[in-house]
Amino acid sequence: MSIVFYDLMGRDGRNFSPYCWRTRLALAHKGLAIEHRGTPFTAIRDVGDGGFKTVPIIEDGGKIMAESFAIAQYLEGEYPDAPSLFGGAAGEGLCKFLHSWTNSVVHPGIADLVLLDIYDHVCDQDRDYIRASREKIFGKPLEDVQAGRENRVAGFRAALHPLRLTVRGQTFLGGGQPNYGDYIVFGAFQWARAISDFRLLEDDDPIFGWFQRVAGLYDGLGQNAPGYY
Ligand SMILES: N[C@@H](CCC(=O)N[C@@H](CS)C(=O)NCC(=O)O)C(=O)O
Repeated sequence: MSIVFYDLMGRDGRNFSPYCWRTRLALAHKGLAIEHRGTPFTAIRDVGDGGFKTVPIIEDGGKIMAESFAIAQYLEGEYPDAPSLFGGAAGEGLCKFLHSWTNSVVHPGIADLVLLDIYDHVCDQDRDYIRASREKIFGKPLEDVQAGRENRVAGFRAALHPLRLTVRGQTFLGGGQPNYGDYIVFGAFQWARAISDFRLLEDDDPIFGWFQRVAGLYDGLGQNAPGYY
């Protein structure tokens, strides 16, 4: 039986949630069949018993759950014979660091470079909600948040240097093979690729090479999804 996967959906079938990409790749890594359900922001409250506030959400048999890291832990425990997402307890611990670093450094760094582009790619039913909720968080109009990004992108690229040094010397964050850590960080860049033609990374940046390697996994799951490059 397939696992039902509730994935954020934007205009033109664009799936742009960084957290949902983590789960989508984790499901593919485990080789699990999914039933993909594209879900606009304002439809998340209709999933399950109505108590969920965020996607990803998965439904596996009788169980339904949210929170990307908890989902990865669940998949690892429930499907131990499929390829491991963490490679053991030490790997899981390091993935928690990548989860925190991506959420607190990489996501905020990207958000103010592409916030207006995100708004331009949400479903019609989500437009008012996204403008109001994001302008409340940022304290100014979306246009003003994104303005001047050409001058700010160099600072964002510089902050990624530890990632650059790592993927210059090894194929994946997981080493020779990808693990959940790759999917955590990949989701952030795939988020931007899905909704913006503004280039966060230069073509010759080792991080861009790594991004393309992860995008090519599982028959090009990331690369074949709608996006700008
Ligand atoms: N801690 C959650 C965060 C998930 C999250 O923030 N998802 C966003 C989409 S990228 C969401 O559903 N937002 C709902 C909203 O803003 O109303 C996780 O790791 O799954």
